[in-house]
Amino acid sequence: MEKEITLIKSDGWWKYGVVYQIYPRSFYDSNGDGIGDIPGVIEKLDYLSHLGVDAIWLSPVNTSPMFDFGYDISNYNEIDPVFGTMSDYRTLIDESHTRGIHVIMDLVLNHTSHLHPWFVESRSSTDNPKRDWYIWDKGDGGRPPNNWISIFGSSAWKYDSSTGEYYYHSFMEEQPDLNWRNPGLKEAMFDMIRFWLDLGVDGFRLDVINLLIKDLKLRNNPVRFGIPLFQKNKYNRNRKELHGLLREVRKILDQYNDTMSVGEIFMPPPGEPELSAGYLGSGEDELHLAFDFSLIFRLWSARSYYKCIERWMNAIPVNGWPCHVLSNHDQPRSMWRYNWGNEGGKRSPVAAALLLTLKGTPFIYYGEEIGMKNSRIGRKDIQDPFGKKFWPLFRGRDSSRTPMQWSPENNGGFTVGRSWLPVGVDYKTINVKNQMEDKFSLLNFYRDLIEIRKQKKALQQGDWVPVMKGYNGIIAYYRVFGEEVIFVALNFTGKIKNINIHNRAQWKNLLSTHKSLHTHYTNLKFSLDPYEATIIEKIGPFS
Ligand code: TEU
Ligand code: CA
Repeated sequence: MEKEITLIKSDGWWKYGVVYQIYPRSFYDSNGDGIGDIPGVIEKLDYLSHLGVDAIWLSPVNTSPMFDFGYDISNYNEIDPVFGTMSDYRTLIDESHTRGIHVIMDLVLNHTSHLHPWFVESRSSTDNPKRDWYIWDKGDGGRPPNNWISIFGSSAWKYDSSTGEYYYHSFMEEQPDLNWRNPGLKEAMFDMIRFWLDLGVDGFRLDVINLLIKDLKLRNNPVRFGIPLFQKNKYNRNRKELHGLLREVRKILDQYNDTMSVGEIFMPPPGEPELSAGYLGSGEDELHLAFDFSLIFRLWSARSYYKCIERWMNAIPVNGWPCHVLSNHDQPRSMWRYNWGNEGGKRSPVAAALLLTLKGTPFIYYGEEIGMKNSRIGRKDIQDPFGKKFWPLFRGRDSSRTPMQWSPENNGGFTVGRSWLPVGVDYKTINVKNQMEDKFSLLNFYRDLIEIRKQKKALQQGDWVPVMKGYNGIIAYYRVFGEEVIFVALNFTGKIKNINIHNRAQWKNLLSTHKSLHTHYTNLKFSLDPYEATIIEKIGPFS
């Protein structure tokens, strides 16, 4: 008999809760084959619940030949054996739910694997019923149909000799793009979405969602200086028809209680917050959340961060909700980006405090909470197709996907076998076990931040009222919910700084990297140590 799902009902969990991204290959290996798996995630749920997260997002675990490590799916309705079974996935949902943790599934809707039976059929003949499920074209007298380029910088059209036509692939050849204008394909995808919702998943992270629809006429993208590489993705991304499609997806989600979607809006640095926010529609009819990667693309600077955040907040529609992220499986880890030079990790708590006290849903990337760095992967160990293709110019994304460092034991406690990617060289010092035992560790700071977010409505739901806008290395703001007022001060520099804001009341430290919890104030006038993050709550009127 099916086990009853016992998720604690929590309206708006996706707004007020904290999401934790797991790259399943690298989280925890339960069977010693060197690859992380679903039973491994289940084993670590107690850790996640101790950390206090409200949801986990797993990068794809569907059946895949793994040309792009799961972002090339060959069966949407099954789990890849390397990760486990459907029954493991059900257990994961159940076990997460009993701990009040929601499960967000990664959905790759833009493309499938070239080995997906749909594509195998589609490429078999020009009159196959599935032909139109993908994007095929005769081309232009022996040349590709247009100038669109793939993520690898060369034509995104692959000539297929069996039928003498080209198919379109935004990413690898092994990832043909689907044709979302075909009603049959759309229905099949919608059925698949319902399949997972019926199974109990709470939401979806939608991979490269802004690429889904392409220009019907396949017009050439405008190019600069006559160089195809310098093209504006006018006709193959961000097409306006996408909004209608997202409204349809939203309607499906709305038929289920308390579900959500977060879209990856794929665009090159420096990012474009207004465009990302555009996919929230009115705030209630398209995506629930959209990623904006502007912060990830910025160098460490209070002013530059502030400007980024302000622009993002202003872009969010009135009924919409922001989300924030410092790292993911495609980008260099925040710990590595921030702590260039000899800052030795001191900036990470400041970044953590920012992430977890801004208005908006925070997304934590596995390992971020212990300050895992990017590790340098040697040529022979590279797994990522991007790294294989562009080495040594670009070494790919493996260095942000190394195994979670659980303990000082072999392989950082990730596997008893041979790890699929080398474990970070610093695992003996940087690991969960050591940091659990250290009161002042980054891990415990993340825990405390998550804990105060749970306690204070102002931090979860309150208005964001900026006070110091990054000039002189400081970002400071209030979070306000009714009577509840919280003040956050972040020193982005290695120097002592003064806060001098006139606000007479009784204030008390709520959490700080430097100050004692017993510190009280009658005004917001105090100094901040280098890289200090201090969170203060109002406990009464001035007396
Ligand atoms: O990401 C889009 C993507 O390809 C970029 O983030 C890219 O990885 C980066 O610019 C390279 O530096 C999504 C997935 O997150 C990614 O892992 C997949 O490879 C990709 O789509 C294809 O599904
Ligand atoms: Ca395994």
